[in-house]
Amino acid sequence: MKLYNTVKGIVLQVQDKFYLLNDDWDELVNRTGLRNYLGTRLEAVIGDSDALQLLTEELLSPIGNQEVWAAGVTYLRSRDARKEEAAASGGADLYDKVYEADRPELFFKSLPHRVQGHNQDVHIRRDSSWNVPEPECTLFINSGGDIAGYTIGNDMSSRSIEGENALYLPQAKVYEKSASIGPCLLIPESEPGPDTVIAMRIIRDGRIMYDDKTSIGRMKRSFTELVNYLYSEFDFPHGAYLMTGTCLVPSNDFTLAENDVVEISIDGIGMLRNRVVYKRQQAAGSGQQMQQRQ
Ligand code: DO4
Ligand code: MG
Repeated sequence: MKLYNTVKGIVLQVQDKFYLLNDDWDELVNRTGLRNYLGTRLEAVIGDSDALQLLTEELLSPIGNQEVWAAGVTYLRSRDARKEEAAASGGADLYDKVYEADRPELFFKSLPHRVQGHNQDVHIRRDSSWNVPEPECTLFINSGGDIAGYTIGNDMSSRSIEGENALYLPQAKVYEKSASIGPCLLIPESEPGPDTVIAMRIIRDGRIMYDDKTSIGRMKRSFTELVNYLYSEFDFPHGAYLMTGTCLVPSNDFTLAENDVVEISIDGIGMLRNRVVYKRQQAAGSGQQMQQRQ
């Protein structure tokens, strides 16, 4: 079963049929026994052309009031890439230590209003010379601490800023439109298996600049381990999203450019596509207005 968030309400997909739900997103996704409940809501069938319209023109990110968190250095590929980017600053050891430690790296990624969805733009920073997307299997954990669903996440990142100094991680990771999740929330019968494939393509002017895939079974830690650390000292009344770390990193000579298109696919969920742009510059004079208001 898949849940799509749209401007006209929530669309439930069960196999090739679509149903419109008038529920509140936060209440719905936090219900205990969500999959069983959804099975009782197959009433308001939507025709194929209406469903197509909703899932293309009117699709939103599958998020209500959930915070988005992220785990880091959960795959060997991520550890090795970070060590390379941090070599000049002398910080490479940190990544070996966190990869081996009991405690995972967890960081706050985004408030919901900064999160983008399928076919929406994500940002690269103007003060960063080296930028990458990070394709990540992303958990939805309900307010009771149970993993209730899965989606696709893009943890947009600056490698130059993090590489300069690991203490700059929040600036490398957290900025306007640096997170994207979607296209839907998968509510499966059971957790995706280790062979589940995650793939990423980066396209520039119609040319494929990067194309690779791997499986989520290569992750060093279990999903439950990450969730236990995240939920041990926090309450999440609306539930939370947790990106589980990147398993694919383009080679060190690659950086994203404006108008690149990033496509991330995960078996059973679908594909999340985002165009890459710079944040629009503030109109001249808007800073002055701020000062006058103070
Ligand atoms: O340590 C930096 C962040 C790592 C990360 O975001 C990842 O491994 O996906
Ligand atoms: Mg990441």
